[in-house]
Amino acid sequence: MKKIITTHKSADFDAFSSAVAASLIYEDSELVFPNTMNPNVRAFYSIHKDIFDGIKPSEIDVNEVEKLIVVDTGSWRRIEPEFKKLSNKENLKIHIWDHHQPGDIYGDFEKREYVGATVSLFMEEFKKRNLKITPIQATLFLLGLYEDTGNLTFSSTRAKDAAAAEYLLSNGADLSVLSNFLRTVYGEKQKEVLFEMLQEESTDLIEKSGHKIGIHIKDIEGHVGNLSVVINMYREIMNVDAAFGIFTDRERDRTFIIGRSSLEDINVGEIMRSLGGGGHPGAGSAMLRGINVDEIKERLLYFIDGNTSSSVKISDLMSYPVTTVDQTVPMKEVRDILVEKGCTGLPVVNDKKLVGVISRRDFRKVKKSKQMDAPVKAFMSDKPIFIEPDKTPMEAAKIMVRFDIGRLPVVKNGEIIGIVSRSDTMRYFYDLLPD
Ligand SMILES: [Mn+2]
Repeated sequence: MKKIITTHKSADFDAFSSAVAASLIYEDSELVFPNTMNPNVRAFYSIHKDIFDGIKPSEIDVNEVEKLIVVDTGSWRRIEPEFKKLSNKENLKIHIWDHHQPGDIYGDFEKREYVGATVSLFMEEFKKRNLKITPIQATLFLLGLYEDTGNLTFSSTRAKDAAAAEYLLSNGADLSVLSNFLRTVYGEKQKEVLFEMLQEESTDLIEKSGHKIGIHIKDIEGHVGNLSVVINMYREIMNVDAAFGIFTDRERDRTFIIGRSSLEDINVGEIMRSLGGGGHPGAGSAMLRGINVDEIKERLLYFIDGNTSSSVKISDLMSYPVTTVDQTVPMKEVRDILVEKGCTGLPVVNDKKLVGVISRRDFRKVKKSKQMDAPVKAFMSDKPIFIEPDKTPMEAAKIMVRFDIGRLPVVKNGEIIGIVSRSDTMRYFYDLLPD
């Protein structure tokens, strides 16, 4: 019996995370992601594809579907047109998990409650069943919860949502990952700080290898949240590639440094680690005792300068040796190697030179069993995408997003010397790289 899980088009984090959550409850079901996802969800998915893998609607034979589990919507027009056929299929079992008003999909089972996020309904169920989840799963579910409830601040938020947040945080959800994917709140207080920063004109603009970097020193009073949002807006308005704010709180005798960068060679996370803080390549912060801003600025400049050479390269992250297959190896042998190695794809070589890539998906092209004797050359994709060892993890991640692939061969002078996977780059972004 074919069972599928899906959610609404232009999936947001609540939709996406609810679908993933459903797959942990309906274990024998296939997870079918909609063709369209919001940009921040797509960015998250492409980095975490190895963990949260699903298939596309076009890969499903709708006629075979006997059970449909639909989450975060209850309307046929909200899900992909490929499923439209199911709307008049007899004996189709339907389960709905949703927090919206009922639509025109009628479920045999409906879990509908007007909570802040659909994913909260799943978390309640997980708790009941004592289901074990990993920190990465918890992080994704919390993304769904926070996005749909505005970090539990929207008036739609219910106690159940807060209970779900408690459950997810105690299961290791990583808040530092969240800020990379959520559009954060920009309120009055932030607007005020930004306005003053633009008025003061005390920005120090510096040039570094053709890039513009802005550094701004400012006094703040009391607690101002979300200064990283302010810095990001500031970076955009000032039209600089990287921006740093040095905020001094004279009353408490301390200084916050917050940075945002769109440049690969200005790794904010590393700079902030050098200052005793932390973060990720694009954003980070540090808190220092004392308010000697001139000295702090000098240290910051020193790390901005010295950081380039120490940044992590693909060659630090890649795995090797790489299992490859020669282009003449028959498909059935390739299948055996894939099963034995437990991997989803393999680079194909001709005398050590990379000529293609074969993945599990390519086996869908095999229609007759005789074709399994054909050489892999016939079924591989012959325009292999690869990366050079001196490139950065950010560049690898960008290529993976752009071409929707999970493993990148690392090639030096035409020869394959390693492979870097989504999980490798992900680990880097998660700060798990050993120092
Ligand atoms: Mn929702």
